[in-house]
Amino acid sequence: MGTIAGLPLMLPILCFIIIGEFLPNTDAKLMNCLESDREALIDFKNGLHDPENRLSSWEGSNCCQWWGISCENTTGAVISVDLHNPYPEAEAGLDSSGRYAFWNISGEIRSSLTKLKSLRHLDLSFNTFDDNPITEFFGSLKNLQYLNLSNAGFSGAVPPNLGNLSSLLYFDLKDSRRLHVDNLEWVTGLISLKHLVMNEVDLSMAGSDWIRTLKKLPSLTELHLSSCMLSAPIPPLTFVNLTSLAVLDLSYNSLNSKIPDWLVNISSLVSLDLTLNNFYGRIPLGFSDLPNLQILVLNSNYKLTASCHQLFRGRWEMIRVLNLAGNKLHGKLPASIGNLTFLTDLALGANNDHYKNLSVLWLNGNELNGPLPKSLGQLSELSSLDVSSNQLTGMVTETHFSNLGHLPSLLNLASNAVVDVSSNLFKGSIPLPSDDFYFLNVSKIKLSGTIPYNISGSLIFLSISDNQITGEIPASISNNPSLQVIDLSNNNLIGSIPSVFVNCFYIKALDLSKNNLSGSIPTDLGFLSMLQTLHLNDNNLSGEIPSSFQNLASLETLDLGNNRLTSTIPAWIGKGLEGLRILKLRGNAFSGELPPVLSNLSSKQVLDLAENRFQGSIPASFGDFKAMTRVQNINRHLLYGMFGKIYEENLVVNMKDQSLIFSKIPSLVVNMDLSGNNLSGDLPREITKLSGLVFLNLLRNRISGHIPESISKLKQLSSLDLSSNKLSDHMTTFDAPLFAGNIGLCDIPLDVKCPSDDEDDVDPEKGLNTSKNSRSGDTSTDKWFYLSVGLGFAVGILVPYLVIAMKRSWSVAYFNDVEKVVDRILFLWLKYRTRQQRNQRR
Ligand SMILES: *[C@@H]1O[C@H](CO)[C@@H](O)[C@H](O)[C@H]1NC(C)=O
Ligand SMILES: *[C@@H]1O[C@H](CO)[C@@H](O)[C@H](O)[C@H]1NC(C)=O
Ligand SMILES: *[C@@H]1O[C@H](CO)[C@@H](O)[C@H](O)[C@H]1NC(C)=O
Ligand SMILES: *[C@@H]1O[C@H](CO)[C@@H](O)[C@H](O)[C@H]1NC(C)=O
Ligand SMILES: *[C@@H]1O[C@H](CO)[C@@H](O)[C@H](O)[C@H]1NC(C)=O
Ligand SMILES: *[C@@H]1O[C@H](CO)[C@@H](O)[C@H](O)[C@H]1NC(C)=O
Ligand SMILES: *[C@@H]1O[C@H](CO)[C@@H](O)[C@H](O)[C@H]1NC(C)=O
Ligand SMILES: *[C@@H]1O[C@H](CO)[C@@H](O)[C@H](O)[C@H]1NC(C)=O
Ligand SMILES: *[C@@H]1O[C@H](CO)[C@@H](O)[C@H](O)[C@H]1NC(C)=O
Ligand SMILES: *[C@@H]1O[C@H](CO)[C@@H](O)[C@H](O)[C@H]1NC(C)=O
Ligand SMILES: *[C@@H]1O[C@H](CO)[C@@H](O)[C@H](O)[C@H]1NC(C)=O
Ligand SMILES: *[C@H]1O[C@H](CO)[C@@H](O)[C@H](O)[C@H]1NC(C)=O
Repeated sequence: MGTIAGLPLMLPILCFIIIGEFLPNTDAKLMNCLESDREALIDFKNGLHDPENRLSSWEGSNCCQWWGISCENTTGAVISVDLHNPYPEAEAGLDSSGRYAFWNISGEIRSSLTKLKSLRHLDLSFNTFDDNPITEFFGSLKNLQYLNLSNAGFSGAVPPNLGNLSSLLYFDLKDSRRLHVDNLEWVTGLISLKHLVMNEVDLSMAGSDWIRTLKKLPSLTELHLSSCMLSAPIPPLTFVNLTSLAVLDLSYNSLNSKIPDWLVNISSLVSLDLTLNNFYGRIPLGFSDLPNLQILVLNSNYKLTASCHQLFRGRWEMIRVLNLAGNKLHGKLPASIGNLTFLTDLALGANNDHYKNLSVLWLNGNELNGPLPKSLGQLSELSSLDVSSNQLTGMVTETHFSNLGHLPSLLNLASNAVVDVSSNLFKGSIPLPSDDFYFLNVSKIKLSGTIPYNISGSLIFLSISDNQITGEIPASISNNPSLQVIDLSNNNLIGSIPSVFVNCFYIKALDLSKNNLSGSIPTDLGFLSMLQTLHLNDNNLSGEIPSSFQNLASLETLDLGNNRLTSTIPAWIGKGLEGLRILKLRGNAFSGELPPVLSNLSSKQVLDLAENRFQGSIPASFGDFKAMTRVQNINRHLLYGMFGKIYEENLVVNMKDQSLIFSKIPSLVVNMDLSGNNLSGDLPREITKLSGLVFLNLLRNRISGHIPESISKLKQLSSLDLSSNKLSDHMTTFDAPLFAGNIGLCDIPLDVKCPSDDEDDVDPEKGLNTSKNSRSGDTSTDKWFYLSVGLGFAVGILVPYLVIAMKRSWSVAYFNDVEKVVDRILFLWLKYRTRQQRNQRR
């Protein structure tokens, strides 16, 4: 509990820092400021809107003493205007529209600012100049060396006049996707520039201008162009003379090319981040010879290849962070990997905070095979290792970790490798969960035996899922008070759930599903006030839902399906669990009527009460699930810890002859399944108000009457099953024209062919392409077809579609694709939205 114990110590330090922020810098503040500068500042202030009175000290004659102002110590000229929001992002938090709260300087930037002839430093970052354009006269502040407009709320085109700032050294325009630059030519006028940050500025129209910028700014040491919608091809260069460039961040763009050869000629390079682009081809071996390279992050390009044997034979002299996850690295890990001696001191402030102080080797999600080399144990500084989701085989034994000086704080071995419990991975000489051990993922590695009693320490994440672990859950598991995620699912655990989890106060996700746990659900689970996800499904649990569960105020997912639970659905569920999005009680012995109060769960997206003994009619109030009445577009992951790792919520949707498993995107799926009960009465017309519904299953009940015609309003519906009821009409009575004009619409009742109706060999590896179009070589049409269907499905901006009966062949491929490209879809959607907003303004 280092954090809490350290708090009293930290507080005075924090106060000191905060007070320090506001204390005058004594020497300079004693100066009297220039009257002309004072007048300029007063006029500047009068243009601002300052509801929280941040500038209350801007009074009196000596402007050098005003908050945020610094003066030249001999002349009294104002040299710095620093109005940045001092609250760090984490404290301020993002409000619901993704903006930074707490600091509200807004209004008009008056040109009086340009009267400050000596101004060198201007910082307006993290304010709310909502939708003001960046004024052109910033370009006449010709002594400016530092300009920070990061997240200041400006929008529109960045004026090329800024190119007149020839003294500028630091320029930060990081934005929340409201700014765009159509031509970067002017940046080459910033001839002194060392540090340029334009993350999240839309540069899609600027083509490959950024490379010219690179070439013409020889002093540039850091260039950050993350999430800039860059997609133009990178031209080959015949000569680069970038002797200063240390940090290049091009992550989260759509760059679609080979990794350019000239990158490996930049010997000054310390950090390169190309995360989530479309780079393909071989990873240049030259990276291993870059003498200063400390951080190489190429993850999630999906198509980058390399032979591990060649790649790890290189020198990698200074490497500290090597993240090549989510690509197509192949072959065996060579013994020479033990020669990557990771250095300890990281001089550079890495752009990703969670890399600080970690020595990282992430090779997960590639095509590695063979055993883990024992020489891994020589990487004495390694603190984060992820080799999961490969085809590794063989034993993992203690030799693999024999010389690891620090125990890994992140160990993710999950793959096909066999962990030999007899060689004591968990017991004996390797004290795995120790004080600096936070993350343990040993799922899917054929682990057997019992959970060691000594599994205690500072674990934040523990997954032993998908193994063959037997025995009972030891009470000692709760000796990890910082645990946020416990996943013991899909093992052979027996006995009852121990009443100890109440000690794990921070727990957000608890997954004990698919075991053989019996007995009743312990009351104390209801006191885990941070719990967001609880899976106890597919066990042998009996009894009722404990009434303590009404305290689970943070709960979003409750899956108690496939147990032997009895009684009725408690009415308090509609009151206490207001944040609940997924409720699955299927396959139990619940009885009684469906409580109308369930519809109070306004966030509810998945209601699965199938295969129980419910009776009575479907309450009309079921048309009031707010979250089901609109199309879902927020994609929320459960984040924990500091590793940028994500606990993925999985959602199984049961359909007639298949189960679709959604990972990553359950928030996009809206599902109601009441099948296999004794429900009777009419199908309430109100159900058709749930226009966001994607799956509706009422199979095997005793529902009678007519299908309300308004059912065609369910534009998102992709599966509707009303069979085995007593309804008096059938889907065939619906006219095709009712559904016509929908791009993604295919199959009965329409005479439109589905994309791969006649092809059952859809290769999930091929991503967006069906085998048909990869043969023809033209992928663009189908890519866009899939994307548009995906968009319609995901965010509802394109033509909604409706498919009554899904063809297995393409639906499965389609959902896989949506899953794969969901990040890009959201990205493209943002782009689309930005464009639209821009066009509206023009
Ligand atoms: C004034 O500032 C300069 C640098 O800006 C510094 O070298 C000098 O020591 C300062 N003088 C006083 C009296 O603080
Ligand atoms: C501060 O800004 C936020 C977002 O623009 C706004 O919702 C809030 O009302 C503002 N607060 C004040 C005191 O103006
Ligand atoms: C600044 O740059 C713009 C265009 O880039 C130019 O038209 C203007 O004359 C320049 N202004 C000054 C004061 O240099
Ligand atoms: C700009 O300001 C933000 C927040 O105030 C800060 O995080 C960032 O590092 C600054 N940029 C530069 C280049 O100093
Ligand atoms: C990269 O370096 C090699 C050898 O030093 C040289 O032949 C080549 O021209 C360089 N490429 C560029 C683009 O500078
Ligand atoms: C490369 O740039 C440096 C300065 O950045 C300069 O001194 C050197 O002459 C240049 N080399 C060539 C071959 O242009
Ligand atoms: C590791 O480096 C040492 C010394 O440079 C060398 O002798 C050895 O062959 C290397 N091991 C491998 C497997 O490349
Ligand atoms: C744990 O390993 C499994 C199996 O490889 C993987 O699916 C899962 O994403 C991993 N979890 C995390 C948080 O890395
Ligand atoms: C747990 O480990 C401690 C020392 O780390 C040891 O004293 C104790 O006997 C162990 N308990 C069990 C049940 O193995
Ligand atoms: C579940 O555990 C019980 C004993 O608690 C045992 O009799 C039964 O065979 C187990 N079932 C399975 C499927 O392992
Ligand atoms: C569930 O538990 C009961 C006893 O409580 C036992 O008879 C039954 O076999 C168990 N079912 C399974 C599938 O293990
Ligand atoms: C982290 O780095 C700092 C200095 O860079 C060092 O003092 C500290 O010991 C490091 N911590 C760990 C856990 O390596």
